[in-house]
Amino acid sequence: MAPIFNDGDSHDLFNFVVRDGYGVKGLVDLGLSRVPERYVQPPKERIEKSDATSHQEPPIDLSKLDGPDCKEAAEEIVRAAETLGFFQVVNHGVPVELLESLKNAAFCFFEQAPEKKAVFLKGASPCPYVKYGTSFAPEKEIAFEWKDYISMVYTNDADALSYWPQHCKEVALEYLKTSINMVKRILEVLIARLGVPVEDSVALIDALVDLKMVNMNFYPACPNPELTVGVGRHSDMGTLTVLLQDGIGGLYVKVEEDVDDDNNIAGSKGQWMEIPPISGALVINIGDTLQILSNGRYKSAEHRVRTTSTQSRVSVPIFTISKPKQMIGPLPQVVEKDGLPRYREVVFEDYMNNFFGNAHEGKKSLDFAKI
Ligand SMILES: O=C(O)CCC(=O)C(=O)O
Repeated sequence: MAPIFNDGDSHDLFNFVVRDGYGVKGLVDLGLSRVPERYVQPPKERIEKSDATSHQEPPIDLSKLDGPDCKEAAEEIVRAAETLGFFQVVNHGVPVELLESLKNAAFCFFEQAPEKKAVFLKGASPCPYVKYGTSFAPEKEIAFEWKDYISMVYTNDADALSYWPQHCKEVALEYLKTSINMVKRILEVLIARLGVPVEDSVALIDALVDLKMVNMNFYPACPNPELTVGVGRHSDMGTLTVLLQDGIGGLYVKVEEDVDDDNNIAGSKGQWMEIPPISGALVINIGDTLQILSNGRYKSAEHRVRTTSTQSRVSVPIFTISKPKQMIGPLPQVVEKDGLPRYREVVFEDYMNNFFGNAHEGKKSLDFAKI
């Protein structure tokens, strides 16, 4: 008989969604008319659509970086990194048909029977670099996120093709390989602007994107979007994130400082802005590592995801992160200019362990390195 989760059954619910790998999808398949209590967010974490505005900046055309308008394109990238920390790009070099295949592959993976996905649960997975799960840190969270995910860390092509899930390995690998050139190109612009000489920037950029991870997120249609979150408020710990979102919408970014757009206020401090889906575009966001390296000049934006009651949503982020043993701290060129470091030097591995050891809580992850 299908389990019914009453409010007192928190333990059974945990076992069902987390330990046994049914996830939110398994819960939804039971035919719920209201989310279990464990998914109800405290009022301050709930996402009120009417409190948010929509990000109206046009996507940045990355092909301009290789033409006569390269200065203008570089300026747009730097400005976005310094203000919202989020921007969208087109002509990014990732084939648009591939983006469609990725979304389909994500749906195919999550639509499978729970036992097919459960083979990738932590501890059961045939490869330590592939992990299927639900919510970010269910052991630590007061309320779970309404999200299932599969996470695939890249080591080499052969491992990816052997161990990543059948439904997504080829498209995910191609996505990663075609995106990484774009990531490096954007980093070249951002790192050059910090005053790092070209001869040093190649090695620095390679170290900053040494580890790469493709995730697929699945947010099933939810009976109570007003009570839940798909992903709670957080910033990304790595260098740059590339995100493919489908057409449903629901990604919100917090404006850290007033954003002026030709003397109009495009966003006010503390306001949430939705990043609207744009067909064929990719979303780029700055991670904590770049905020630390730039001594706070580039913003690792706090963001979160709302659920919807009408359709399931998928998104496919690529996280680029440093070598575990890499020392991360403000670059000397920036400290010299600013007169003081705002962050201490940390071993990236320690930063990462602290990030994954806690539930999402806005930009609190950065406190680990703050002076
Ligand atoms: O699904 C999204 O739009 C964002 C996902 C996200 O923030 C994450 O996976 O960390």
